Amino acid sequence: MPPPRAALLRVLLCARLCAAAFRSPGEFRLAGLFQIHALRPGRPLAHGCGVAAAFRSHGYHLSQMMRFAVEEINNSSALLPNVTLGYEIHDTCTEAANLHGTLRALGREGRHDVEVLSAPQRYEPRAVAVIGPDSTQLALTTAAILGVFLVPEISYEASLEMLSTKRFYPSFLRTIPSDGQQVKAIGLLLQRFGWTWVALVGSDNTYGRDGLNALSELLAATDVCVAYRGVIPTTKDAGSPELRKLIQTLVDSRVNVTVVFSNRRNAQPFFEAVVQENITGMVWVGSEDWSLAQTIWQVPGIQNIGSVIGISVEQAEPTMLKRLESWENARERAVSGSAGSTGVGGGNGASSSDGIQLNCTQHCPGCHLLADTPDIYDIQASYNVYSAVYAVAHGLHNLLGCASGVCSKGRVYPWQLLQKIKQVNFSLHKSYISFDANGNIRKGYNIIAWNWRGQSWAFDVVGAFTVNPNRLHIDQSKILWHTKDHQVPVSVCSWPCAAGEMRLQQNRHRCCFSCVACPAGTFLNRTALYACQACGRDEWAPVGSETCFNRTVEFLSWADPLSWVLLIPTVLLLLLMAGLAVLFARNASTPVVRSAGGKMCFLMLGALACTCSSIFFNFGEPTWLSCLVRIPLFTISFAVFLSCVATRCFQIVCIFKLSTRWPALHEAWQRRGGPALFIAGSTVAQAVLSVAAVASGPAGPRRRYSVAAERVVLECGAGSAPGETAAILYNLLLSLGCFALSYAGKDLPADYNEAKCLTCSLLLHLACSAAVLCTRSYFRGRSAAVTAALGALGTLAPLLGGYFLPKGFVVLLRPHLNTAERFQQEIRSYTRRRDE
Ligand SMILES: *[C@@H]1O[C@H](CO)[C@@H](O)[C@H](O)[C@H]1NC(C)=O
Ligand SMILES: *[C@@H]1O[C@H](CO)[C@@H](O)[C@H](O)[C@H]1NC(C)=O
Ligand SMILES: *[C@@H]1O[C@H](CO)[C@@H](O)[C@H](O)[C@H]1NC(C)=O
Ligand SMILES: *[C@@H]1O[C@H](CO)[C@@H](O)[C@H](O)[C@H]1NC(C)=O
Ligand SMILES: *[C@@H]1O[C@H](CO)[C@@H](O)[C@H](O)[C@H]1NC(C)=O
Ligand SMILES: *[C@@H]1O[C@H](CO)[C@@H](O)[C@H](O)[C@H]1NC(C)=O
Ligand SMILES: *[C@@H]1O[C@H](CO)[C@@H](O)[C@H](O)[C@H]1NC(C)=O
Ligand SMILES: *[C@@H]1O[C@H](CO)[C@@H](O)[C@H](O)[C@H]1NC(C)=O
Ligand SMILES: CC(=O)N[C@H]1CO[C@H](CO)[C@@H](O)[C@@H]1O
Repeated sequence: MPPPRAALLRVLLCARLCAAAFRSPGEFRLAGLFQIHALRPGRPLAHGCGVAAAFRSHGYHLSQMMRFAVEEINNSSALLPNVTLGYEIHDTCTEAANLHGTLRALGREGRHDVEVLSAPQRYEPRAVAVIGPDSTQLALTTAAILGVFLVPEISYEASLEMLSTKRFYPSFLRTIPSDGQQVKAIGLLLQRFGWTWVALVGSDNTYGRDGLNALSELLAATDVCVAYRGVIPTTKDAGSPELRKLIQTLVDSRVNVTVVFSNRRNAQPFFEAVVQENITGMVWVGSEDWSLAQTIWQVPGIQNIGSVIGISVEQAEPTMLKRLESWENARERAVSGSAGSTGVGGGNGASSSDGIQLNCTQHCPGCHLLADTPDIYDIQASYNVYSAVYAVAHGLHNLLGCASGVCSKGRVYPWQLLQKIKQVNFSLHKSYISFDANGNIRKGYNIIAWNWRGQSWAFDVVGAFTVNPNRLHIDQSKILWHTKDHQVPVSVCSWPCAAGEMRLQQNRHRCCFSCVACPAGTFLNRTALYACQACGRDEWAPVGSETCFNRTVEFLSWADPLSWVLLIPTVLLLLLMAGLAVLFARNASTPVVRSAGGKMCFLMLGALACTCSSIFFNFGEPTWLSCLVRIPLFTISFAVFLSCVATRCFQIVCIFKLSTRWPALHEAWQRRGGPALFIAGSTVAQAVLSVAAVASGPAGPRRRYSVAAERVVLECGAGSAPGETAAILYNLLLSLGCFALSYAGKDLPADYNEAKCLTCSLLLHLACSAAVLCTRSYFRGRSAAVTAALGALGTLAPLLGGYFLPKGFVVLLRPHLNTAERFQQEIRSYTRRRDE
């Protein structure tokens, strides 16, 4: 064990060595941070990146991409005319190396230190911008340091959502979508296929943990439930007990869909263990890091684990790839031609000055030999590097005013460039590159599905996730499901309820529920499946309904056939009254008319007509007017009529019975205007009763909801029920009086006594009134209106028939009976009979 001080020294030494990078001069330099080597775990740091480290083909390809992009920009005359871009590529094999590379980029020309000025705004570092680093871990450090000087940093692979926080990392941008976007894409994907019962598994690092946290949070707001959430133990061994336990729990949770949010390194032992446990038929939703990684799909036996559907960065443009390829081939030829002699970039590398030969510098003739042919993942990441370099170039283009054709070559402070880069919006091989307010590229993902054709692996792009606004498009026909029936797999805790059934949650998962039909009067809103909602007052719903229906509003409409049945006799009655009035007017002087009351006849007919017209107020939708007028009009006018009848009967009885026994009384009754007084008094009494009845109760039309579920009954609320009953009883009392009087006069001369007919009709009327009074409270709405009209007709018609019709008959058809002589004779015969 070396003492700490020596260890530190070695770290610094390594960093120095590794930092001696691929480089090319230029007026504006870009620093590139790529992991070309990785330290093998457990090895000391002693001999720098190259010796103790494993070569990383991926990082090497990316660094080559940066060189290609810079050269392409230099060659182009449009973007930065007469301005040369340079670069310095640093191998970030360790954190120390990464830090050193960052400090180198910050260092000033010709000096090897970083001078922290009191005014970082005027600080001119060696590099105007930094491309990279790749991993989230390293990016957190560089982004924090570069943020101090506002040096633009564009990462091509660090996707951690945390880096979007501009408060902490003000100068950080990236050309890979942030994991926040990826989480949204996965959430939409799960919802798209209706997978509401899923397991989440993540790697035990920031990428996996933050990804799972964000995903859980996102899913909590949707209808997807997380049955199980696990962390892949950091282990190299697929047979480790922890991993076995994790997979066993996964099997026990009985989900059909598992989201694996992991980096490729942790995903590999996980899937090896999955294969060993013989899990088949599962759907695996992959995060962008592993879903196309060769190390994963090369796991033996992985074709049997089920369907893999994953997120991947959008595909690169093929024309760019072709150019890159030919450029690399040319490079290789050049390198092998001059192998071992000088560097390839034409740089004046300072690496050899220390006397140590390094494998991680541009004097690395063997690097291209070590590199595998780039796989799909390398190509996608390469495109991110390419976009990043172009973003810087476009920022410079705007800052230097190159649009005019000549770039001004003034000072460029990093913060100025940062502002410009944030605003760029340019097209690069048919896609637009721009950054949002958090420095994240506005870019979506492809959705890919693995496709095993026999034993060879391939993948299909089956959809896309586009941002701004976030949308997921999936072409289902392109997906080959590795299930028994090749149908979309199902993963639900409970099957959806039938229409009109609400969900009754069974345990802490919302997705596990039983179904209960909504009771009558409530409905299930499809946006809130866990509770039935009550219908409005004017609505109703049967059991298990998804909508409320309008209640029908019930009243006796004019168009109702029943209305016509009632209206026709009413109108006929009115016409009959009019006819009788005319007839009586023309025969006003005849004894029959005079015996019927003379001028009083017209008052009686008028009152009856009023009573009859009150029937009309029972039809149509009840209004304030009709409700207010209906009952008083009926009761008052009818009281007038009955009072007249009563005085008539009384008078006849008087003439024949009273005048002989108490002549004085009769005299006084006649002289003081007794009949008129009685009629007026009785009418006023009824008017007071009726008005009091109307005034004491709720006025106007009312809606009754309690009658039937599917109907609203519209009826008059005018008047209190006892008040109305009192008014009707008063009329009944009057009728009873009439009946008594007419009964008393039943033996009077036939022509004077309406008695027989009247008695009959009064009886009929009384029966009718009693029936109406008794049944009043049993009817509502339409039927109440019908009974009211029917009752009024039944009350009126007999009276009209009993009192006026016989007289009209005599006037019209028996004129020989309608003479004064005949009446005298009648009276004489009556007197004779009485006196006998
Ligand atoms: C740049 O131009 C040189 C010489 O014209 C050419 O060899 C090289 O391939 C070009 N590079 C790119 C990336 O186009
Ligand atoms: C490019 O710069 C060189 C010298 O730096 C100058 O001679 C030349 O005119 C410039 N060309 C343009 C197009 O500005
Ligand atoms: C998986 O299947 C193989 C062969 O079919 C068998 O030998 C092995 O025991 C199985 N493993 C488990 C965990 O069931
Ligand atoms: C550099 O890498 C090559 C290829 O792996 C190897 O043969 C050579 O020994 C390395 N050089 C040093 C100094 O490590
Ligand atoms: C970038 O420019 C294109 C075309 O000019 C435009 O359609 C697009 O909306 C712009 N993007 C942003 C983010 O402004
Ligand atoms: C998983 O799939 C099987 C067969 O496709 C199905 O029977 C089962 O109900 C599914 N499990 C869940 C939780 O959906
Ligand atoms: C269902 O609920 C949504 C949101 O709560 C509301 O906008 C919608 O109007 C409701 N639908 C019905 C039929 O009440
Ligand atoms: C229910 O009644 C409301 C207002 O009274 C009306 O706007 C609506 O169209 C009616 N609905 C149906 C289905 O008749
Ligand atoms: C790194 C690189 O390709 N540099 C070149 C940029 O373009 C100028 C001329 O256009 C060359 O002189 C540089 O060598």
